[in-house]
Amino acid sequence: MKIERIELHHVAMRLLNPFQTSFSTQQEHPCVLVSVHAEGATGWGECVVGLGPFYSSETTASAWAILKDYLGPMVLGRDLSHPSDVVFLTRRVRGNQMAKAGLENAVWDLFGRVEGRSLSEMIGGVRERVPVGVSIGIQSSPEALVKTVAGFLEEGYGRIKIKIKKGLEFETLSAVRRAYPDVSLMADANSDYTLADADLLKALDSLNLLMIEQPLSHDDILDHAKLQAELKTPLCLDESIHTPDDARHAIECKACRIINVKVGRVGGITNALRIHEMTEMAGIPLWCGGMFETGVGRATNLALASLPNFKLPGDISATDRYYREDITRPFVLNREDSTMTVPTGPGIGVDVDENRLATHRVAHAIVK
Ligand code: OSB
Ligand code: MG
Repeated sequence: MKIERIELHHVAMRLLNPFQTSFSTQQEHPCVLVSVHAEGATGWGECVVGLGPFYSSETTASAWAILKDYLGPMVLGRDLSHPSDVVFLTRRVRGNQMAKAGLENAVWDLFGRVEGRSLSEMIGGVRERVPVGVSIGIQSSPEALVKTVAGFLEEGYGRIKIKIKKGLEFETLSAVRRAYPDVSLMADANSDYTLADADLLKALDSLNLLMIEQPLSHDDILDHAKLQAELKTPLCLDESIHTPDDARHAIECKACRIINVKVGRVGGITNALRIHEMTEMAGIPLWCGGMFETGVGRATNLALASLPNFKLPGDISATDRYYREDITRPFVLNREDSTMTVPTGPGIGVDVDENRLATHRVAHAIVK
């Protein structure tokens, strides 16, 4: 399939409520949507860069420049036989995983639309519905947090993830545990700790957490292995895993018992599939992380989470949780079992509403 045109759309989506983590407070989800065009069809991919270089080193501006000046031109006009050809064509570009994923995922969607197959089917998905949970930002007090948790449980979410910050972790999590002794509960530290804080994290072993996500440095694997050896609670790596090799290193040195896959962070669907294969063999379960995606990214995540080794609930909450109005049709929670339904239409299975895209778009470019 010859790629005839590639377009970039910088979209700024206002969040309904500010979201606070140990590294930032954000009121807006900026992202770069990539559209690729061939044979009368259009494929969409979401590049999930954040507001600034805080979660990862990439930003909207860096992804825009890398896509426009390097990745886009490497793929434009090329005749592809499979979406993973994008990985081969762009192999000279180091890093910039989110920018790469935005482009490669758009090509997967394009192939799915032209061939009339859903993304889930193309990659070997086995589930029609995937279990999901909600990620809750840092709240003003333990009381406020328990109230927020109550609201989400009421809505039907069956797994609760709480963002934690050094020094406040026990107070925060034990308040939720006391209020809800049986709820499926986990914590995400976004790299706020060092090995010297091991005792603070060991104290959490009494709270029956599903896992602690990324307690140590965003680029560490070895120290996580040392920490995991001292903890009963499973560790899960998020920020540290950018490539299939990172996942292999983490497995080999027992740095975690669970891995969070964000398709943007690992550079696209092809790399996510490699990580899926390797972790399945190693007996390390996966779950799908979230980056406040619009419907384009969410639909991609739902397809990914339909793979067999995505065994734990993903951070794929319903559209109305972050946005008043999405740029695709809304995604809703199946309240009775805390799942979301995997789209079955061609490609990612949802269409971008051009009018709404225009409302939220702040810049547009055509790759030359
Ligand atoms: O660490 O998982 C994270 C959002 C932005 C950056 C990092 C993370 C998150 C979330 C939100 O936890 C997940 C979501 O609901 O999209
Ligand atoms: Mg995380």
